Amino acid sequence: MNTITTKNDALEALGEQFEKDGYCVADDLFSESELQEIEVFFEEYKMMGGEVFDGGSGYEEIDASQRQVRAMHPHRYSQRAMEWFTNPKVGNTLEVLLGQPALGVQTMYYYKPPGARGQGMHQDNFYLVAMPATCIAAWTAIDDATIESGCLYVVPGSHKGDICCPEGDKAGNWMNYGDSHISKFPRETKPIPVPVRRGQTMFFGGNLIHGSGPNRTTDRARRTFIGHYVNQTTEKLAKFYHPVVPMRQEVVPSVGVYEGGGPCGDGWMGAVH
Ligand SMILES: O=C(O)CCC(=O)C(=O)O
Repeated sequence: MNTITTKNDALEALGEQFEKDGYCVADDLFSESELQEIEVFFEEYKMMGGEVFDGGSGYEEIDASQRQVRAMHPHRYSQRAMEWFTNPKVGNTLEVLLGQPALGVQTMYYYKPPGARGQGMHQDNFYLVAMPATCIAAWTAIDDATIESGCLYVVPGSHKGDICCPEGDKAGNWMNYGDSHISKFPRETKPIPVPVRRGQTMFFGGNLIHGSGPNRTTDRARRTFIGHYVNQTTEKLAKFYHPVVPMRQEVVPSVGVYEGGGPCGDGWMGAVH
């Protein structure tokens, strides 16, 4: 069998599913030794000061039943994390899904220990406000992510809809962890779980409604390395996601800071998500 044809067929199938459902799952973009390195790196990372974790407190102080336990933007602190962020296999897949080279804008590492809460249903581009197109996530499982340990849930096809802006009372409190900016779920919304195994990378678009379940296990973490990206013609992006990182060296990005006027109005500037 011709390997190149097989690889192209696999990429094409990913592209088709991404187009239809708003997400797809790729195999083995990271080698087993890279996965092991990521795992060890982020265990040691727990010793870092609060500024590298979401919420600004040290790893041990984070109450996993109340807040997401996650490192924010590790690529800004570590060259090795930058290399995982700009992994060429991830970059190639992104190019197929986006139809053009990608720019990296955010990294995160979710620790999701046993007992950790889930993540409310949301759309990433509510927070990133990438314009005129949307953003895309590459979410790599470091542990098997099962229904029990808190895998992602997605609403297939919801990527074709608009960003759901908060309404009424919701606007003031959407930012609570585990909450959702979506006031009224579209009637047809039916989230489905997407269990994945260690080493698989799930790609999902910035308008896709998604979230994750709690980790109901007593002994298994559900760790994930996540990169968020935009396409190279992006003109505006919320401030928190600058500076952007080209996935191809020859690309010179010209992405400005988003300053209002997007789908959720002038008062909304985007946020950490
Ligand atoms: O990994 C999770 O539990 C949630 C991740 C997520 O929602 C995201 O990266 O946008």
